[in-house]
Amino acid sequence: MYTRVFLRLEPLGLETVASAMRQAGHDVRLIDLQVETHRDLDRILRDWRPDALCFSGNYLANIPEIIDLARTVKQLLPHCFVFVGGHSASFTASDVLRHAEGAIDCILKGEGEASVNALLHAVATRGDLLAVPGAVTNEGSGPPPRFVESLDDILPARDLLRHRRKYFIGTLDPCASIEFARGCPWDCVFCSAWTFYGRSYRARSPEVIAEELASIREPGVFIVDDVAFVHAEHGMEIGRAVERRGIRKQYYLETRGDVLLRNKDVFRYWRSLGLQYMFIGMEAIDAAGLKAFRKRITLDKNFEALEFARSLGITVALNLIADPDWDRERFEAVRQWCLEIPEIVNISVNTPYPGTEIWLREQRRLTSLDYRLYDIQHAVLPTRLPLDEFYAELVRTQQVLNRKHMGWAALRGAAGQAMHLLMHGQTNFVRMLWRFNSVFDPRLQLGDHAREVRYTMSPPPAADASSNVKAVYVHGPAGRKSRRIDEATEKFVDETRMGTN
Ligand code: B12
Ligand code: SF4
Repeated sequence: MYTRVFLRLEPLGLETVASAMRQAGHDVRLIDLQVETHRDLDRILRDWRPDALCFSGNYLANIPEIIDLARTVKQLLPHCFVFVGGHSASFTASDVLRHAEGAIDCILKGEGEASVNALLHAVATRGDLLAVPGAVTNEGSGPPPRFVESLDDILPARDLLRHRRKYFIGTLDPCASIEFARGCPWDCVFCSAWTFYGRSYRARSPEVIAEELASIREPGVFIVDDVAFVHAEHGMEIGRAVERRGIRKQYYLETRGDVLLRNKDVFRYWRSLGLQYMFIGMEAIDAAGLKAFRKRITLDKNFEALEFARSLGITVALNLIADPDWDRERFEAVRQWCLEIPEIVNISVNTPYPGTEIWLREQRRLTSLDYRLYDIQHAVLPTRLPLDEFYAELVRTQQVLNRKHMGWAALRGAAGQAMHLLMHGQTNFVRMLWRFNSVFDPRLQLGDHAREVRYTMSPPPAADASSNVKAVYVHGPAGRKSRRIDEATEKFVDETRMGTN
């Protein structure tokens, strides 16, 4: 839903994996099904007949589609080796293999660049797939996944994408994506970014980043780090390298309110370098909510962060998490608050999904195990309101965003930019302005619950407050040494997070 309205971004993970394969001498092609069709894929399969085909399964909601496509591939090319990697596939590997009934040969868990060539080598030489770190097949699991030696060695294969002008976020149209660092040292209960990377945090070298930025043609750049500029010095050094090279872009990033307040100089500097949009995971507007999400930041701090971002003249988008337990009054209070502030507010729905701590600890019964509903826009926990009313309230609240930031209101505020984009043949931004109502519709959301479910994920283990979250990590935790941050930043992270390491 989200990508049909607000933004569409390049599949950076697939590009880095493709780049690693190419470095090893393979002939690689890439198709992005966000902007191309199943028919396009079919054409590539028939014309090119690859020896191996892989899918990126970052999102749970896409898993059924991947399984169906894998079946089609196997029918057409029975000898093609089909494998899947990515964030969500790593957390649900055995389920995905089970659903595919032989159409998927292997799941490669964890960081793809690190082991993909070892896997392809094993396939080509009929070697032991289960000797490859991160490999899971119907026969069992290989050794734990491993990290690449250096994040500096990988330059995403951006040239393999045919429709680069389709990627955008708001007025950053077209927009490329880049990584400055990988991993997150915090441990919010609703999030799986940290369990995937074992709470590690690795940074790329400023010079390498600046060089990559210089090679990017798009004027807009989405910095995909979970929390941008955790480490002030790293942020400053990248900025200086960018300035030295005279690179001028418009940037979008995501960060935490407390990081913004701690590293004001970095954000101020990046504003001067072209920082345009900032997304802050605020999650709640009441203290009880922040505590429940283990956000470990006070409301005052979050509001102070907002004030600071405003003072820089940055366009800020906030995220709030709606709980299925919300009643009408709660939605109304949030709506009023959203109307009072100038920021863009995005509402997601509290969703326990594989890889998160709430997946293990949530005491409420899940109402569905249909992957397609696990997109944090649907309720998979019992709602206090009847489900149709819950969606009506949810969409009414999201409508505030529509009213303030889309349609004619947005066009009035950004008429000059819109004209400029249209004159350059970029229509993504202008088209998105009128798409809200056709996508965010309570009837459609309710209807999604009535679809036939062909693939059902295994339920979580019985909820238990003592269950060990480390058991769900994809990359095992390696403690302090896996975080490339100085002592002061490590201390700051520890003070702003809760729970166990
Ligand atoms: C950037 C980002 C986005 C971007 C861009 C997504 C895109 N086009 O790729 C945007 C803003 C669009 C986005 C949207 C959403 N996102 Co998002 N996003 C991220 C984020 C912060 C970074 C992803 C990234 O690009 N990393 C850098 C690249 C290099 O890494 P990567 O893609 O993970 O790839 C590596 C591995 O996964 C693996 N890999 C990937 N593909 C493959 C394929 C093969 C074959 C192999 C072997 C390996 C492999 O190797 C890669 C290199 O090491 C992650 C958090 C995270 N740290 O993972 C959340 C995350 C993936 N998003 C999440 C969510 C919830 C969403 C939304 C559903 C939110 C919403 N409702 O609004 C939407 C859904 C979008 C959709 N497509 O349907 C969740 C995943 C939830 C889930 N389990 O389904 C995550 C984990 C964040 C979280 N808080 O938990 N997202
Ligand atoms: S700060 Fe929390 S929500 Fe954000 S990426 Fe890290 S663990 Fe996830």
